[in-house]
Amino acid sequence: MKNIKEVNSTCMWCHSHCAVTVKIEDGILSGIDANVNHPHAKLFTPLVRSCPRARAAVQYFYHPDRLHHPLKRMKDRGEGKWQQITWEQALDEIARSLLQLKEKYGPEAIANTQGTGRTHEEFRLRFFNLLGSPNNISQGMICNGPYYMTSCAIFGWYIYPMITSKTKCIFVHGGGIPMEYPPVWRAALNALNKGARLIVTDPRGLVAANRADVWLQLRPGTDTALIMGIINYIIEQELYDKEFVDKWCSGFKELSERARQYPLGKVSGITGVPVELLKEAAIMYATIKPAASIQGMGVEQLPNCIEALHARFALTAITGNVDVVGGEILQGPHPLQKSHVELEGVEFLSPEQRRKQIGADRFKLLSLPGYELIEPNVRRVWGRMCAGQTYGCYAHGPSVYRAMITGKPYPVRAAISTSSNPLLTQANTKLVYKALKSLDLYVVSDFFMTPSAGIADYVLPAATWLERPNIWDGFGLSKFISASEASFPKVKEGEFEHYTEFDLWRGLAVRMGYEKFWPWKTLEDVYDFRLSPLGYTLKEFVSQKGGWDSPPAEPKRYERSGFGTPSGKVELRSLILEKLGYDPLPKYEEPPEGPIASPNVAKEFPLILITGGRFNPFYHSEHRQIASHRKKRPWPKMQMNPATALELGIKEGDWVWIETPRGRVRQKCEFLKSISPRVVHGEHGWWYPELPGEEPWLYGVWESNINVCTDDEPDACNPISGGWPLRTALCKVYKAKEY
Ligand SMILES: Nc1nc2c(c(=O)[nH]1)N[C@H]1C(S)=C(S)[C@@H](COP(=O)(O)OP(=O)(O)OC[C@H]3O[C@@H](n4cnc5c(=O)[nH]c(N)nc54)[C@H](O)[C@@H]3O)O[C@H]1N2
Ligand SMILES: Nc1nc2c(c(=O)[nH]1)N[C@H]1C(S)=C(S)[C@@H](COP(=O)(O)OP(=O)(O)OC[C@H]3O[C@@H](n4cnc5c(=O)[nH]c(N)nc54)[C@H](O)[C@@H]3O)O[C@H]1N2
Ligand code: SF4
Ligand SMILES: [Mo]
Repeated sequence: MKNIKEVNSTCMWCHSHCAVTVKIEDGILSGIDANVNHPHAKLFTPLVRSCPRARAAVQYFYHPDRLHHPLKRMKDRGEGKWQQITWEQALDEIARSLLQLKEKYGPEAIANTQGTGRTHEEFRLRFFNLLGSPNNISQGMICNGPYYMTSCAIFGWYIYPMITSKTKCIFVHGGGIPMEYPPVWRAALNALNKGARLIVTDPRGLVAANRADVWLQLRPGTDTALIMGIINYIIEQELYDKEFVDKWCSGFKELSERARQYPLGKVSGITGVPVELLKEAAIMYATIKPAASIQGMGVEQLPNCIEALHARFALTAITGNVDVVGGEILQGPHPLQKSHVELEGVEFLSPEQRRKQIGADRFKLLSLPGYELIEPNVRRVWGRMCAGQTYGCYAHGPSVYRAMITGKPYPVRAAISTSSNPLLTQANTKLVYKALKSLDLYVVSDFFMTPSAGIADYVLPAATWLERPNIWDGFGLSKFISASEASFPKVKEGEFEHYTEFDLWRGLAVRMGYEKFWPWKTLEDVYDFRLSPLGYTLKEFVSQKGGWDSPPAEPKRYERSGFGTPSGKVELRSLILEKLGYDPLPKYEEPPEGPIASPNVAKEFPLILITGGRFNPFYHSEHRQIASHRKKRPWPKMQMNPATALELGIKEGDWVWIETPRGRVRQKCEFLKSISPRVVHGEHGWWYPELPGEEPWLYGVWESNINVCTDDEPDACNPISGGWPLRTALCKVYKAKEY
């Protein structure tokens, strides 16, 4: 008889965070299925059952390339020669080296990189706050962080679309959604099937655009102008919600004046969208309610991103779609649990060390200056800061990489990457490579060798979500808690030595003299602590409550508490932005690298490159070693309009070079009739685990990795957030030899 165990858990392989049941037969993972007893089983079950990543779970978990033991570099960095060592030795040596660097250069010389946030970022932050280094680099600066901090500045919490059967209109701003956020798309489809209207802004026409009542195919990077034009038209036509604006918004007059600079004729000239379509979208959105907006990376990764988000939030507010069921809501936190925010320990970072955060003197919204201004306002109303530092308080990555190379404003000599693959996912790979190679110490924790791990001194084998307990509460932005125990034991001595990020950071902290700040010995202890106000341990919460708690939402809570902003109102004119020294109102700026702002560059590079549109089965740079996935998707595909390809003598399926002023990479051409003829799209995250790991190959990092082409010059970044532009580069495309 087989011993079959089933453990309910939350899948962390993508941001859908499905409720799953992990099946284990005689101690071996045999599959992942939907948790059919979960309160949201109806939503998750079809997702899990059609998910290529869930279906490949066994292949992934037991993949022969998975890292099982700590590795130490034997020869020069990047030579691909590794020696297996024990965790004891790895942690001892890394801790010793960090202490020496701290002594010599100060703690700020030690940086870290965060990826998309799929592990326990709170312990990394706690470690660095205690150490005294404010230099946390994060993909959050271009992913969700801009949305999060702009929303907190304007609404005093993270606003979120609550798409229900009541939703009558949906506005998707630069988001692909069916694949990227399948649960949101399923909810949207339900509403659309009941007659809701759909507006989409996107230079490519994919599933959402094809389904749209109004598709606004704008020139990449022009979203602020488009939204301000819509705002102006709505105000002119008096279609805005006067009652909500009078009672709950500040700065309406100033917003109206600013919006007047964006008449639809002018906006049409900037964006390339016909005036009639802009009018139709404006009338539809302002008159069909409740309306929910969905935000995508098409907007967050623009040089003008904060301004576009500011305008889009103002649009939500003046149409009265704030905190209404079927529109957009401010959920607030779970009222009892201690969230990860309380573990991050920002309070440990001294004022002197805070001032050293690289890039924070220039890019203030998503770094300590913005955080310190926003945090007390949010806390006043909600009891704590939204998602904490994990989603909104970083050093400026491009400036930190430059500091590694130049020693300015001061030396940065070490970095630790957990759950992040900067050589693939950070803009301007050549510069990132040079920076990481120049370090005295570079440590990577991952499940597999990656190009970034390939140039590290130590590579540490990480535990997947299957091997660790978890509390999932939507990054602390939501009211629910979903808790689970580990499906597998953490470490199998001598066989699998996968450490959780908690073990890693605590292991280093203890060796470096910070033990008293880490009173919990295991991750289970931490979760017991987090659940203690509810009166449960993790074990009890899982066995007695099914691991789930979701207090009812309270729409319009602002009527009794006000908004968590300086004025207690929705700040259309942002006092936070003003205090930080920025324009308090949204303003359109041309992308610095674009046909209008840099016509000379455009002569040689006439096309606009957008990058990173998501595709299954891959998740960013992950899963390239999974055979069944690669069978379906062996090569990267770039998309271009067939008319443009014809002009350039390119056939579908040809290998082509995509070249920008930074460099060139090869991808295979796919025709897409619905992409604007002057725009091309390059896939991101591509490397080839089957190629040699040693340099110069480094698993093919230079072959098809689109970030070789993207820009991270601080002058090209968003002036408020520092976000680097991933969707507005100029490029040329030409035929390459067969690969
Ligand atoms: N050009 C371009 N670049 C982009 C984007 C784009 O659209 N265009 N998108 C950006 C966005 S939105 C994001 S979020 C980033 C993503 O950037 P990253 O987060 O860096 O990318 P991933 O490939 O998802 O993950 C990096 C590594 O983390 C490992 N990993 C996963 N889970 C864990 C864990 O629990 N512990 C440990 N130790 N390791 C783990 C994976 O194996 C993988 O090697 O990329 C950004 N880069
Ligand atoms: N399968 C899979 N799913 C994923 C991921 C993955 O790697 N793989 N990554 C996850 C992560 S971390 C994230 S952040 C999300 C991102 O999910 P989304 O936000 O939906 O991001 P994308 O698909 O990158 O981009 C959305 C759309 O923006 C459009 N766009 C490009 N430039 C512009 C512009 O200037 N303006 C406008 N309005 N639109 C523009 C693109 O054409 C694209 O269709 O997906 C998540 N889901
Ligand atoms: S990888 Fe699949 S099962 Fe896991 S959260 Fe994403 S969609 Fe759900
Ligand atoms: Mo992301």
